Amino acid sequence: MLEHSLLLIKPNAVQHKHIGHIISLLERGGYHISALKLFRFDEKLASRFYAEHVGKSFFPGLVQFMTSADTVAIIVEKENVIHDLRELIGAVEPEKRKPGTIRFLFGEGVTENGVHASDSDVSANREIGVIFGS
Ligand code: FUP
Repeated sequence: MLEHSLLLIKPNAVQHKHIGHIISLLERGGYHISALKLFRFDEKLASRFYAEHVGKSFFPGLVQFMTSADTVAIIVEKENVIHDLRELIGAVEPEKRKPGTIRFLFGEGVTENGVHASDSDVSANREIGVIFGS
């Protein structure tokens, strides 16, 4: 089934100039890019995007990181994109990241993990609305 997902290239990967490399991995992997935006999170937008984590111990550090520099948001389309893109980005826990995954290549910690990808169709629709909606 043709699906869409949201990929974020996070501030640490943008600052270290990995945007092009990550987009190349998408293109070579057969992902179709249907929208792309460079912007900077503010606290309000980060709180909307990560609404499920508001109040958790790591939330202030997560917001500080996400607002620290620009982010690139990409809407990607492909068959089974939700599952395949989560495989391509790799695990949030550094010790579980498989070699070749984007977080293995460009993650620098749990929080500074390089990229985000939607974990379900419902999340994708919500996240795309938060980032690309008016
Ligand atoms: P993921 O869906 O893979 O981005 O991971 P989670 O929903 O579990 O976490 C969302 C974000 O919170 C991640 F990008 C990293 C951050 N996080 C922390 O900074 N510390 C933690 O202990 C757990 C998650």
